[in-house]
Amino acid sequence: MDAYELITRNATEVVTDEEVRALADDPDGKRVYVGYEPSGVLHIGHMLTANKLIDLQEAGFEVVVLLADVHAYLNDKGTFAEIRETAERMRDQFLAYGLDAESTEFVYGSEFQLDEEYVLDTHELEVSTTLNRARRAMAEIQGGDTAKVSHLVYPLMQALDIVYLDLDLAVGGLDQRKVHMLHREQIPTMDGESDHAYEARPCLHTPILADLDTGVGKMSSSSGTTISMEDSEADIAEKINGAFCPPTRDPEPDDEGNERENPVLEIFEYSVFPRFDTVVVERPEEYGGDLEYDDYESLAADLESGELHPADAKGALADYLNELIAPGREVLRELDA
Ligand code: NAL
Repeated sequence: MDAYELITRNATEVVTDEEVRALADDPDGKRVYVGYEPSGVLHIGHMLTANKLIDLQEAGFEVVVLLADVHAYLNDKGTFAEIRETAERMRDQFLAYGLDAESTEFVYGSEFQLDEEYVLDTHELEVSTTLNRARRAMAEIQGGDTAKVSHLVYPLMQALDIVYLDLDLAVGGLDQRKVHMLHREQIPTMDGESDHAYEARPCLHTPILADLDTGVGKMSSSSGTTISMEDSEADIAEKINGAFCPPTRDPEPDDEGNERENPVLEIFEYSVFPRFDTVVVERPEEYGGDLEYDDYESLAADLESGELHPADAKGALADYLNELIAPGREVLRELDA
């Protein structure tokens, strides 16, 4: 796989393709960032962006993981002390998941977001951005709760962080795209207080998994079923066994006309195949014996043709997810011992 393919595989969108191609021409030493609001445990959404970071490390990038403690505070996730404590746990889980320790830098937002020039730059963005624009940028991140003033400052600071961390590429789930668009439009208009370059950076967006139980809407860490580093092997098996998995990539809409996806196939595509060269589905001889897949397409095709039964696909998915999660689960066990 060449650098461009590695950088863009499984990406839902890149902004812009031309800019990302230019990075792919010479990826060595380029800096990519991803930011996370610290929470106690990594869930499968974090792992999905982490897979992209691992791709980028393989392509030669240096990775900056922003542990966005101030953002979590603005999003009402706890006291500052509580958030700092969970951030430490995140770091250890990311390394256990497979990020390369040598080329990963972890930065706390509070290390620079309280500096005078950063605060003044945030105020500059508050002056130049309409309330409406900031609210729209935040809508997909914050969900349905009543917006607070902090929720409007949040996307402005995120747009600014990309400048302050001197990044060449910003990565995030598709729910971050409106913040990234705000970044691209507003940053080049700034006078700015610092020595950083106030230039728009390219962005890459990873898919958002569908709700595991129904395939309708997005998987969420706060509602519905999610998979996390806290799950035991049995928890994972039970959750995946209960997942929505019709024998097709394109399920019919539900009775109310809502679009549905196949979350079992999505997890194979975005979480398993990027990390394993081959996927073996174990079956007893009387059911045809083991099946072996080198890529997602052939597994999906077998599910659609009936060659691969959904129950067997789920069993294999649970095993591979367990393998990905086991090291992080061990880290959590040691931290809590
Ligand atoms: C991601 C988040 C918060 C602040 C950031 C700053 C710079 C780059 C990425 C960042 C978290 C993200 C979320 N908004 O919804 O998880």
